[in-house]
Amino acid sequence: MNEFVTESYYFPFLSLAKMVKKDEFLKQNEHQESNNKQVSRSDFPPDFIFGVATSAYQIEGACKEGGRGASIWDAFSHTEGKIIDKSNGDVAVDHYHRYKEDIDLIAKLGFDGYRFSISWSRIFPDGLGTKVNEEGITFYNNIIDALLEKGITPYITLYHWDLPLHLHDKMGGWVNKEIVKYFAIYADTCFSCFGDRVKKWITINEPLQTAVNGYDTGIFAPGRRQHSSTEPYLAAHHQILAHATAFSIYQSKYKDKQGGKVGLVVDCEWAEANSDKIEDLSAAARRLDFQLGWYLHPIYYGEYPEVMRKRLGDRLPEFTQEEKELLKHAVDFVGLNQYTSRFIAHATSPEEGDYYKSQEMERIVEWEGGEIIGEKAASEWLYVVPWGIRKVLNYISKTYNNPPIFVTENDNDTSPLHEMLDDKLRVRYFKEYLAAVSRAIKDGADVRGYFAWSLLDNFEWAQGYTKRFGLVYVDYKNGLARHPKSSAYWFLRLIERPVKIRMAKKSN
Ligand code: GBH
Repeated sequence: MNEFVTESYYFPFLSLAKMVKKDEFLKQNEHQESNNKQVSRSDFPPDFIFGVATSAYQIEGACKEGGRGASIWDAFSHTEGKIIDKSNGDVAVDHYHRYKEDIDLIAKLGFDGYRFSISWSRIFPDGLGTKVNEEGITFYNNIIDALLEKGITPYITLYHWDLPLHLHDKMGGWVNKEIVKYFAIYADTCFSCFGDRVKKWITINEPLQTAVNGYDTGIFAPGRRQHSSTEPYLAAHHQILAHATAFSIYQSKYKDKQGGKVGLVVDCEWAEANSDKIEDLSAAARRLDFQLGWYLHPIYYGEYPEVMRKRLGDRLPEFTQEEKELLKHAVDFVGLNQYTSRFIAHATSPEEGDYYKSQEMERIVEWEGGEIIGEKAASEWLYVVPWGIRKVLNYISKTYNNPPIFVTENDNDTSPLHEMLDDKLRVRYFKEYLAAVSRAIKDGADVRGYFAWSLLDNFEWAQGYTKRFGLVYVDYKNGLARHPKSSAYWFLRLIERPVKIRMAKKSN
């Protein structure tokens, strides 16, 4: 069958927006955004969670303290030429020693939830799961208790890219199926130690980025590109199985007692077809399957998307019957990290790596006439496209049977010096993206919460400390002092009312 025909089930949805000409389309979207300058808490359901997110390697530091073992990011960041400013996360923003101050800040800014990740090698220094490092357990117990004391709900990510180095050196990390077993022991340990107080778990953050940047383009740890046509698909496969195994352990051992929920975080740039041509519509549909379908199709439909199976052939591993059973509906919620969007055209990929080449598409920022998809943030890849988040949310809800969704990351980074503290562009970004999220809820998507990325300026992976995603500015030259930016105060005002209600309830 012709590929365009097999992919056509997406067309009605994708082409809705493309009934108008490009420039009209952009104007229409901009107009919609500006209609809703005054987004407020009442635009969201009463129990909607507003939170803020971080990850362990990006903020903790204390890389050799508390019995922590090395991770692949320690090794990678200390490798010449990998990090743009030659920095690393050895100290990061010293959250390990300042967690109390940081949790006070989260409370003062009025957030209901805090999403953070556990460093696997603080719990099992060599990753093997033979001996728990009690100091690591104590550190996260302290964080959880401090959060609960302030009425902040913890959302824990088990894996945000910092694989214990030993697991990589000894057995190849995510490309070896054995990793599933070690991840299961680690997840089980975390559920058992923290699950009496933690009710929201995320197994893995953005498995796509680990697969593609870790094993194909090599710009992230472990920086592999030697077997780019097979390793990314293996790394993805084993992450999916690791997720599903952890999910199933929670169901059988903890769910009844603890009553929590377990989800997976995926990331997606919205793919807007660059024209109404069938090739472009098809390329945009493909692009979504290569991002979301890669991880969500196995869980919802038991297999990788057809377009991936056809294009990748035996480079794409297969699930056994038993694994398919394990995968079936193995999420309580979908976490979505959403930052930016692109126009997609059918083309030979100009980008490096097997993953991009296999998609035969080009990610376009400017239309031929020079009209840009959205304002550019400080990060090269980040264009401000509020309508994109609404489309991704609606797409997930339609394609995957309307699951509960949390927006687990969303932000742009501040750039000009004079906007470091008064980050106006970001305030506008949050306003418009949140207005778009509230519209997606009205459209019918079951969005339960929203987490801004990130609490603090921090170690932005390959970009080191050159990019600042924090709601709170960190003064790297002056003892890592914290200073909330305008965007932090903006959130405080947005969330204000329910915080008062919460406190009033408590004192009753
Ligand atoms: C998120 O990924 C991560 O979960 C979070 O840890 C991170 O801090 C945040 O984004 C902001 O980047 O070529 O070095 O410019 C979002 C997906 C994948 C977007 C990598 C940026 C290019 C990195 N990201 N991509 S680089």
